[in-house]
Amino acid sequence: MSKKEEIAKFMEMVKAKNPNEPLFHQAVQEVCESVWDVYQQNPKMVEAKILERMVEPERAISFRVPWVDDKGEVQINRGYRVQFNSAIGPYKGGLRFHKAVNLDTLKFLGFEQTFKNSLTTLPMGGGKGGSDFDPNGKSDAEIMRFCQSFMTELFRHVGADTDVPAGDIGVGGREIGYLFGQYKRLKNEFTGVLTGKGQTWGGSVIRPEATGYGAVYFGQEMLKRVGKEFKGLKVVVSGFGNVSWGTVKKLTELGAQVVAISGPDGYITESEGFDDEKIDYMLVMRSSGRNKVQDFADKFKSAKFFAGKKIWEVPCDVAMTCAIQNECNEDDVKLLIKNGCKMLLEVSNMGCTAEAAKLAADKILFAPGKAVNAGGVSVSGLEMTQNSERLGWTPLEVDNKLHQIMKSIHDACVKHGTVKGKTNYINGANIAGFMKVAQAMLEQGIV
Ligand code: 2IT
Repeated sequence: MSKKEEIAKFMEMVKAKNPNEPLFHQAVQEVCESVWDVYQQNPKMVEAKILERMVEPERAISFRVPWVDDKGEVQINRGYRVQFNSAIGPYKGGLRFHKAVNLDTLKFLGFEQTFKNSLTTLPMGGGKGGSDFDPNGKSDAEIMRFCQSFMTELFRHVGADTDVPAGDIGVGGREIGYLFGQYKRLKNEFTGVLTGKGQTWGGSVIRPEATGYGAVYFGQEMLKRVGKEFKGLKVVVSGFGNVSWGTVKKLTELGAQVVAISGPDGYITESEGFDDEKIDYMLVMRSSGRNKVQDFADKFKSAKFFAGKKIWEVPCDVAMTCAIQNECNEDDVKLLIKNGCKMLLEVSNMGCTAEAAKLAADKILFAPGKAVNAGGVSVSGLEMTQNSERLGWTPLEVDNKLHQIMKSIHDACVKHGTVKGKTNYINGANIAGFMKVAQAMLEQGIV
């Protein structure tokens, strides 16, 4: 059998066991294609069925989340926690509140998280959770009641040494606060059970910025290898949430020109670049719960709104996906390249379709989300360390450590992904992330 046929056979098994989960299949397929050779070269791993075990979550919990809205009407959502892999540390990964969340979404994210967390160099396993709860247009009181109900079930499955959730799309500082409050009340325990906490109650400095800053640090390393820097480059950044905000902030600091951001309603171009006021306004848009990037163009005259259009049509030197999975497809990549784009960074998890990622990796500089966006969970890991020490570090200390981690992830991608002088960051990230988890699983026996 050829390698392609072997992978197809493996995927048949995965698809039969996990029907109707296209996102999970996409994530598994990508990892298989990258690691197949190194896996086959380790007969002990093959014999121990490491890959077959890795695609099976250790545990997946689904639960009812009932709550009462402001009108007094009872609402029912579904909550989840997928505890994917604990070979190298407690389960770790965010919670996503988004109307499209289902088990498929969280299995793909939990699977990706396992490799990402392995890349960070910190001792964290992989997990992900969330709900199909749609935070758009909900009042603060509704958000609180939902979070309290969600934690009333989740609390029995998590813990500082068991599983440590954090934020993701739809879950930021406010939601982590309500979730933490309810956990503390139920357990009568003040522990580091969640990361992304407020800075006066155990949160780490730089955690809100970490995903975006880390992505830019990773991009800096890629550019450095080809003798370039961000200064003076035009960058397109999709989304306007937490990840986009941190990305725009760091890019601007480094002298890059952010030319466009986007939302579910379209995109805006900004001819004058971003200053502090505009960057702060991204936070205002996010907390408004309106989810409309048009608000930016209504506020700033230098911005222009393009309703219903995809941001990838804006000419740029660098493009960064910072919104959601599969937001950039093959046609988008073709258009980006045609308009002069030289580097595409996946910052959202699996921001590109499989075809888009392959094309970009072939034609321009490209790196996958599990490497590029690992700065967020890295600073979460540093928050766990600070909580264990009962100490808080300075911004400089945390930022330096984040920088160092991103550099080491970049170097691991280059080390494992370079064949005949050409670096494929997808293969590098998958192989480096996989080998560490696989080795740990091998040493811990059939569990
Ligand atoms: O996708 C991610 O890495 C996150 N949402 C952050 C996870 C975390 O535990 O900080």
